[in-house]
Amino acid sequence: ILSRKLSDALNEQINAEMWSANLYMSMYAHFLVLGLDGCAHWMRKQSEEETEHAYRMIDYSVQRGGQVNISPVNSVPTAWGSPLEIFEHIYKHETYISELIDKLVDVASAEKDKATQDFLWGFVREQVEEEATAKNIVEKLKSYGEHHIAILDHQLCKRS
Ligand code: OFO
Repeated sequence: ILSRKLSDALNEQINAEMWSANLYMSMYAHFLVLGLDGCAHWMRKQSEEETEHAYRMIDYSVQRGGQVNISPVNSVPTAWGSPLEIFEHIYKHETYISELIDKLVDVASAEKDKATQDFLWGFVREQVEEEATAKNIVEKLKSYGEHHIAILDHQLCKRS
């Protein structure tokens, strides 16, 4: 059974995942308006993944007898800078999420909850990928030059 402390910490992370989903949804709308459909598509997939993370945590918490609380989600920015600034923002955001997940692992180890540590390692690994993907797009934008955003847009529309 999940300790109260761990169950609460998971609820906080569920909220963070929901916030991330909204963040990418806001970016999705922004890119749609710009007519950059590939970037918009990438954001939508990213947003759906974040929602999926929240569901995974809910399922896990329920399986372990935790108490799930879905709390209000703070608002996300609605005004954005250049595509490069947006992807730099994403990279920073994902490193922040990695820190949150790391702290959650610390709570699970302090609570001596091995199953939760095991569950969280999946997210630790996934964050390595999330950070690398965002970093890679930042580097691409820098080397293509922002005026070549169409090339990137074409690449990003392929995300499945
Ligand atoms: Fe962007 O990652 Fe969720 O956890």
